[in-house]
Amino acid sequence: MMENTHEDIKKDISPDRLDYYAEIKKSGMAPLWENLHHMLTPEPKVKSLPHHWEYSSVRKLLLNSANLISAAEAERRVLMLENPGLPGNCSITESLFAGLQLIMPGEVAPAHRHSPAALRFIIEGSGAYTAVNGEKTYMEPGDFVITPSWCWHDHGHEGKEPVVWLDGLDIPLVRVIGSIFVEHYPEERFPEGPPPGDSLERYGNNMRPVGVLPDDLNSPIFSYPYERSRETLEKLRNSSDLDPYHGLKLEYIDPTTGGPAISTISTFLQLMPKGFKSEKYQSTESLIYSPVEGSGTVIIGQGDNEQVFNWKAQDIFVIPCWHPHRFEIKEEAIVFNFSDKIVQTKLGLWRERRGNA
Ligand code: 1HN
Repeated sequence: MMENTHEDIKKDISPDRLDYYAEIKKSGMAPLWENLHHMLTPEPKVKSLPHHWEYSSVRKLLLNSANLISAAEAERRVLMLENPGLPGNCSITESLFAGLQLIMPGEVAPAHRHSPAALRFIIEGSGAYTAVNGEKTYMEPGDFVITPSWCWHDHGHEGKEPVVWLDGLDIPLVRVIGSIFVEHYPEERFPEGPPPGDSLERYGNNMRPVGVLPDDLNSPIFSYPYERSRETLEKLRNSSDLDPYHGLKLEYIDPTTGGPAISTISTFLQLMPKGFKSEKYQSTESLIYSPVEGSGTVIIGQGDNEQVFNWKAQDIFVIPCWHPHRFEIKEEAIVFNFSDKIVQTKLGLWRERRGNA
């Protein structure tokens, strides 16, 4: 999103030109030649800043919200993770939203649907479920759950402890296009549909029901349990070379197409072993990280702009577009991350730079 404030117009412009700019402004015009240099930059320049949220601090604040508002009243009791470079934008990056959602035992977050797509990545607690088009999915830490565009969804909690998950949505992206829609279901819950786990059983074993043509944009699987993804990483680590930039990084996919699990958000689970030092990497996607296990350091930016974040499991950090970064792993780490890579790829805009190439 480019703000069109024309504040960059230089002070040393001749009075004639300034008069002219004032005159054309009345007709809804402005001089490209005063703006071109910030509209087109040799390399990407975004407003988002690298940032790190320590879970131990945000957790306390999040739990306090339960004393002030119920999930039902809030509709969704979420503390937005707002990028400090985008104040008031309800965004964690130029294209993505992220927040931490809290649901307490017995609570319900009522059914609604919207055009932006959502993902959940479970941070703590168990016994809560999300129902997508009536199919319940019980969520455990590390599980990755999707709510594709325009699917009815409600959440509930049948357990005993607070449950917290990371919400990721493509709202800023959809907003810039303008295609935002929301609808509230007339009742609290959408009618119960297939039994819990149905979508995973039906589509999660490299088979699919004959005669069923699934939606070709989004995965028919609503939940990717941590246990299964974790086991895959564990098995692959012994037979795979580590990528010097990513360690061992897998993407969550729609098994019916091989495309991304969510049509507008790329999602990944990544293993980096103890002592791993990744090489410098940058790409045009903006990445939001949620470590599940382990700890380490991410060094973002370079020279005077270098920032160092020491992170551990349950923290969140964001690496904005085109920020060079590298990891140093202290304790073997499994990290979930999501980005707008798929949108950029589909539009032919995604780029990466490995090392100093
Ligand atoms: C939403 O519907 C959910 O369904 C979570 O849990 C976060 C953030 C912005 C707008 C809608 C949910 C959201 C959201």
